[in-house]
Amino acid sequence: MTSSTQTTVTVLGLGAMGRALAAAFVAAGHPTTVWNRSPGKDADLIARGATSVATAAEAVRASDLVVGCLFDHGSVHEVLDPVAGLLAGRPLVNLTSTEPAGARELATWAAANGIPFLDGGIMATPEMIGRPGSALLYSGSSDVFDTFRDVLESLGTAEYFGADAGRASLVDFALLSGMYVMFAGYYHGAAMVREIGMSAEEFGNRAASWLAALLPSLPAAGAQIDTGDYSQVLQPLTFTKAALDAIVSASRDAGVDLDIVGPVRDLVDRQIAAGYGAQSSERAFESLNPRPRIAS
Ligand code: FVH
Repeated sequence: MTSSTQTTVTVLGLGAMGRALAAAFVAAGHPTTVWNRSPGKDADLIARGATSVATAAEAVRASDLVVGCLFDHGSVHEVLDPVAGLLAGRPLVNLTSTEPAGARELATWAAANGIPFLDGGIMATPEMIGRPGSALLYSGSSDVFDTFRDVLESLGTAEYFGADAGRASLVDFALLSGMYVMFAGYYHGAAMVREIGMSAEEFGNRAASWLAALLPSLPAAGAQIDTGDYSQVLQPLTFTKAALDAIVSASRDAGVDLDIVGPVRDLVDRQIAAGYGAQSSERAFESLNPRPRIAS
């Protein structure tokens, strides 16, 4: 562990998230240097005590730890390729959202340039950074994670997922998939009730309560999926099919397209067609053809 308040930190990229990260480092007492491609996004940070520099090269030279939070994988290379020589031996944490393959490519690039590299996924909005509820997922160099863990905890809870730099991104994107599909389900419901005059906002209140009551059952569903034994039946696939058939029919009657609900019913139908109708509804997971689970 470092003496974390003495650790100097550079943040490359002052979008909404980069500004929040830099503000959290400053608030935690780290001398913080910031750089952004276009000017004018650093005023608040300078007022808080950060140092703004004109070039990425100056920014990289300034600190013990370099954190990048840019738009995408391509912009990471645009910014970092020209300063790869300066980064050699200097720990780099990429908090730009990149796919697992992109994170692995960056790790390979970093290794080729002698840069200790950690990739991260941010499970927070800018407003949440540095507050309870903010969580960041990391994978890549365990040395970088262990050495700078206290510094990274300034942003939110820090969790390490292993040496393969793509792992944090994979978990990040898996969680985001749950978020996007859940929101899509809400859109579908809001579309159904629109014709009776219920606002999407009112439906949002109802959906939030309903989903919050159900979400604690996810780990138990996961435990069943992990065993691959779907014989302990709380709700059989045939019951879920009847429910989804009715939802599809009601959606058609309400004039709502089936882009969201139709594929969910397909997952259930495929398991019933394979002869598993009496088994637990969690078996719909198998329709996704997941790869075998390997030890972590
Ligand atoms: N904002 C959020 O809620 C999410 C939460 C989860 C993680 N994401 C990811 O964080 C990355 C940055 O997100 P952001 O919200 O800061 O994004 P923007 O406000 O759009 O800022 C983008 C910054 O990237 C700079 N930039 C873009 N292209 C280049 C380039 N070719 N060369 C140099 N810099 C570049 C941009 O600079 P400028 O346009 O101001 O000059 C901004 O600093 C992102 O991966 C999210 O998925 C955030």
